[in-house]
Amino acid sequence: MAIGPMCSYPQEYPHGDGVRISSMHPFISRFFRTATCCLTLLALMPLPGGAQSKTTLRISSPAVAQDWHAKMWTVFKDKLNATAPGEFDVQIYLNSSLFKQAAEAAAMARGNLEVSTVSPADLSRQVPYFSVFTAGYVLRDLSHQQKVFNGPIGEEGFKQVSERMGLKILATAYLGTRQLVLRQARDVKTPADLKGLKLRMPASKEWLFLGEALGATATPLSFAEVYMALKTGTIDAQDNPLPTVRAARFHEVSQQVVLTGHLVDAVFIAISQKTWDALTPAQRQKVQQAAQAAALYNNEERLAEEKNILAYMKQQGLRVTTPDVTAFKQQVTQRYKTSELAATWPPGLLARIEAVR
Ligand code: KDO
Repeated sequence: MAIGPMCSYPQEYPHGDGVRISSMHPFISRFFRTATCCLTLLALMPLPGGAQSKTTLRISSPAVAQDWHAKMWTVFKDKLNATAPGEFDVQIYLNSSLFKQAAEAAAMARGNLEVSTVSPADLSRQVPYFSVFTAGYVLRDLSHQQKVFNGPIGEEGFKQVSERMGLKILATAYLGTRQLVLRQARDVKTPADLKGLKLRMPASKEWLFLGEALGATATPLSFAEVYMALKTGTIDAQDNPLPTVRAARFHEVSQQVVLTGHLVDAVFIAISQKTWDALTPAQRQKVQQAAQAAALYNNEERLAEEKNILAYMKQQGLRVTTPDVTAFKQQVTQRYKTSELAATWPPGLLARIEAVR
């Protein structure tokens, strides 16, 4: 280790309250300088017993604190602190306070961010394999989703993500089943009833295609701006799973829930490949287990909440209506069939997904 420059004595060395070492008795001054140098070297030396300095894992998420996929990060942190005490410094940043929604994947690829969630739409740009999961009415429910992503189909896709995007997917978290939530009540039976409705979607071509396929006029907006846009009328509607609607309090500025159930949505817990590669095999296993525990916690809590949330929405004064879901499904499926997006899906993938039971 090159220690020369570190131990050379500067002429003036500010010390604590401003006393300068150079103004001290030469013996005392020398003592201070030697002590400072030794302490610096000690700090740089490997800790006894092979202990290393902590690996920082900064987590960036657009989720609001009350949402399950925000709370799951505490499960991740606690689990990791229990299985690998003193090895990780897990820092949780919610509400897109560290990186903007959908900017996380690029940040992780560059090694500027360690951990986040990514959506199938975020992956689709570089790995078109995932755009099939941005399409409406492909996944049937949570159980189907988990079987697909935890089986060979997920494995194949995640391998491409790691090769092409510099991300390692650790677990699949159920975001919930997306429903339409309208600012002002109206009769909605079929997609034709959404004509002209300004439906906010997350800002990417995959999301916007879904909004249009449902029959609405899709308007891109980040999650953080949705509450205000509903309140002021910049948008007429948004779609999200109902536990997220409750957590982000969108129901306060909405009048109706339309149970289209158009997307059984997922977010994937991902870590920067650079961070992953720098971990020891034992640490990798613990990080993976912590991510799986976090996803499981989120999935169970969210599903349980989805089962009783309609009563809550009604109690909050919202109209809850069930449209002709078959009509929505038919239109959405038809629009995708002939779309540019579907042209990028690997042949046979949709049929393989459907066949998973
Ligand atoms: C949203 O912006 O509507 C969305 O639900 C899209 C998801 O992919 C995910 O980014 C989610 O927001 C955030 O995690 C906030 O809940």
